[in-house]
Amino acid sequence: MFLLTPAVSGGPALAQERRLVTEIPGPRSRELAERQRAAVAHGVSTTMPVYAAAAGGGVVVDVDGNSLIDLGSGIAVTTVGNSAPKVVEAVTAQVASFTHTCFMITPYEGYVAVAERLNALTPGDHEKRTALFNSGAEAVENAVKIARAYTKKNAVVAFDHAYHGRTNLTMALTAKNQPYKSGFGPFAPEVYRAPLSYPYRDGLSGAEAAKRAISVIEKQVGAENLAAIVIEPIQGEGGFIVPAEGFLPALVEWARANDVVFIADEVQTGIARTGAWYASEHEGIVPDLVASAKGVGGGLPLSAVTGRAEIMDAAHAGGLGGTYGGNPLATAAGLATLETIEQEGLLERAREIGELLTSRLGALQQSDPRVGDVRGRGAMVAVELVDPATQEPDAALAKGVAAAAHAAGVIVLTCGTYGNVLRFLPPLSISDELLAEGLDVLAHAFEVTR
Ligand code: PLZ
Repeated sequence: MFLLTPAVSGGPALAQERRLVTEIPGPRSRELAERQRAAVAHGVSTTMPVYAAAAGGGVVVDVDGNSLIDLGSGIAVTTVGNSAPKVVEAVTAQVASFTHTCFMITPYEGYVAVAERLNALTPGDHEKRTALFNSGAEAVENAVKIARAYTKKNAVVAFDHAYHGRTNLTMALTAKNQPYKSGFGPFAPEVYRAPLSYPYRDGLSGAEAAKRAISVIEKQVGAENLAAIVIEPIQGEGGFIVPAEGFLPALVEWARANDVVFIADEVQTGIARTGAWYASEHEGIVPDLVASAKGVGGGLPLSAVTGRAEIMDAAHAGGLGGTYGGNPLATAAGLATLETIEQEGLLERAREIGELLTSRLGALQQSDPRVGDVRGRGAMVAVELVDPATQEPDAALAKGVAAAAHAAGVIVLTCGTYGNVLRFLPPLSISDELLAEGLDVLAHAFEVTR
């Protein structure tokens, strides 16, 4: 059954090159896609049906021997690279000593050590606590539980264009109907939506956008009913929307003055992605609770809620947990990931990658009016594609450019409420040369879709 996998090993030892030896997808991938259609629920769909055999540095090698440039990191997960050496070493040692005891039954040091590290790395020097989970959705959902326990209030405000997950509560928090919510209700109650700051489309200053949002919150919910505001400091799935300066600080200030817990969903933005440990730092905000996931586990499922000790400890003993939360393999990977970021200077590397991305994409915008906006921070950058005459979103163009890039061996992802955003989230282990080549391919993809 595993004969389709060629004998290549993962990690940065893989040749760092784009190499196409078959059409994309190749025959082995097509064969696997057939099996997928027969065996896997059709609700689980695939951006690029090329089956992975190995990955590392800045490439994903498929079962046909094609080597693809990775500009997506498995949706912002493999920030330190796939099979990063320290992660492999730590997980290998852990899997050989014990795989699971359940932290709620007989605990282990790795969990405590990850909590200590996240307490130190998240914004603010107040006393903190951390609880560990498996997925981003689980972290966000637990942050809401904790905020409700602390405030003894129920309502939660999320924003336009938000994405927070696919569980029932996080579907309710997520804005976009298709594909995330349609047909899956009824959704959790007491979730309200406020307008975001979306500078490219609303033209408002941060202060103006915050005033508008706060007015909606006060009129439609009321601080006396509101447990928490949940927001991504830069919206991820919603289109890499960076709010206007001052928007986030004004919301934090209002929340603090009104006994409302401010939850930063840093699932996509956190852990070095934007050139800081957390994107909240770019505007100097200190959230009450921070949700981490994706990048923190170096590819293993690990997530966390970290925040003010008095808020975190408001949940009664036994009120938080789960069989696998902070599993030994995931915490070993997490510690190795955080160490890799520190030792390899990856915050700095994310900023360098950000400069390469924004300068190349900025040049593309100069020469192609269909590129309406270039935005992002660090190694989290996107272009919003529009009809140059009307600024109307052009989802078909985003789809066409992505398909052309895929066919040429570059993994690039789309996003956005309107489906018209191409986003770039390369692993920080990618070389400058490979990144530049990926962007050359992208520029060519824009040419051929003219
Ligand atoms: N919060 C900000 O970006 C996950 C979702 C992909 P999980 N984003 C990728 C998809 O289509 O399912 C995400 C996020 C933000 C929460 C989540 C949820 O994280 O680990 O997927 O549960």
